[in-house]
Amino acid sequence: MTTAVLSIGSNLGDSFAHLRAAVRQLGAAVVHVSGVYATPPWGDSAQPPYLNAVVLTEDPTATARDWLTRAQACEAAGGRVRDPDRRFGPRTLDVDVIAVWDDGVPVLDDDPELTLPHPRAHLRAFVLVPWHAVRPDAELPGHGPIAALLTTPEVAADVAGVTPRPELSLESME
Ligand code: A4P
Ligand code: MG
Repeated sequence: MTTAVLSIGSNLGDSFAHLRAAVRQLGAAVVHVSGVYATPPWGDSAQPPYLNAVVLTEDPTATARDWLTRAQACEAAGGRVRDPDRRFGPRTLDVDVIAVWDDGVPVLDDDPELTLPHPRAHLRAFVLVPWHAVRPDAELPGHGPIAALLTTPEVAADVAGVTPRPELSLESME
């Protein structure tokens, strides 16, 4: 049994529809979906704001690598086009694997194809705020409680900009 935290984000096209489609595609693996938040672009400011959410998933047979395969399948279905010259640039759908646990044990990996936990998750208010809202006691493997990560200077400066959009609920899709 693996459980995973996935981050979903979009800032091109009908962003809410892209998030909805990702949750629908993840299907029965979805345990819980956070609220949707409007978030300032991280890493490359010359682009529209994002909608972001996190999805908690579990599957009795999935390996850690299967979550990346599923994440990339969602991105492909969302019409994601990669611009090799623009890392962190705008996108219809970004699905990142934030962390994976195998029978409750954190999976740690520095493989560039699937780095676990996600190498930038601990710096991203757009991941930590939605995750904390649904799992306040959660820990990011190797980095400690997400409640504490929200108070680090890099993240704390961004927290106020992460704005709940309660009218855009994904929860009824679980
Ligand atoms: N990869 C390695 N580890 C992982 C992992 N844990 N999850 C590899 C997902 N992918 C992982 O990803 C590049 C490579 O990372 C892949 O080959 C994969 O095998 P990509 O999706 O092709 O490229 P990318 O997403 O453009 O690049 P990158 O560096 O992953 O960007 P991020 O970190 O995904 O950032 N601002 C806001 N507010 N909200 C956002 O959602 N997203 C990004 C994208 C930037 N700014 C944002 C947001
Ligand atoms: Mg990505």
